[in-house]
Amino acid sequence: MKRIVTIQDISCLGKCSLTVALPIISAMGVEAAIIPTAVLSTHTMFKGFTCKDLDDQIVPITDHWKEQNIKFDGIYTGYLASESQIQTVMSVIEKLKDNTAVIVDPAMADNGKLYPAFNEAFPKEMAKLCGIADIILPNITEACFMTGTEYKEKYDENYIFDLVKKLSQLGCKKIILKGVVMHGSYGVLIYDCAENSYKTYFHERIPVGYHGTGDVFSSAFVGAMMGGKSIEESVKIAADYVVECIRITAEREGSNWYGVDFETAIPFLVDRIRK
Ligand code: PXL
Repeated sequence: MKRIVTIQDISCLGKCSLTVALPIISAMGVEAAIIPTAVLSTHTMFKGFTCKDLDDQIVPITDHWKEQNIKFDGIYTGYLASESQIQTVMSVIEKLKDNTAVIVDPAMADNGKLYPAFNEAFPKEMAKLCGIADIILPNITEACFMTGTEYKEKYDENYIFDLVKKLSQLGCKKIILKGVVMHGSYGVLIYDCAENSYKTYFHERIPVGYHGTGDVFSSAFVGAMMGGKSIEESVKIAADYVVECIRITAEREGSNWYGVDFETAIPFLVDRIRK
């Protein structure tokens, strides 16, 4: 069985970060070890959330694994609590890396804005972490913050190509840019930095936004890829799963505002990876 470690916070309530990564990746038949980087009462869209960083645990956990000779097929990072925590995570990746795919979701912003806990210095540090990744999974807002590009809601193709070219200068190998509109279609652009080539996957856009769907996408992508699917197939599986999660959540009365009903759609996901 493939084994990954995912490094991100645990928001005790809120359906994001580790509380979606663990169930999704496990359901896909991949072992998921974790390094919880902070404990929050909820995700940061709730007012008055508590947050305790676990900075002092990150290196000792890694060192213990090194002593035990534990190896990982993948390292997947998500929401991180501070600039200094990003630096710690980079040092940990260097220690653990041994034929390991490094996948970075720079979860820090959406809809043109940084999440409440961050200031302008944060994307600069996140850009460095993206620079050591094999695959990064930004949305357009995150791509703009990391490349110093103006965020636009309406744009043409050149804006997207300019964005991925600037991202490729960070040093990553492949970019999976989410939430892209091209020729009136909505979807994901996969950019190969070495080959300067791209592919797209367009899918249905359900006109409601939910929190945590980026984490659902990244987790399903990591599970599919580690389960042996190609990058393109993993993007399709992750995107279709997110659409299914949003559809179920939007249709169901009494769904929570703070996240999608990803649990109900797990059988859909498992069926998809068997195909
Ligand atoms: O879904 C990304 C995420 C993860 N963790 C925390 C968050 C967010 C988004 O707001 O606040 C704590």
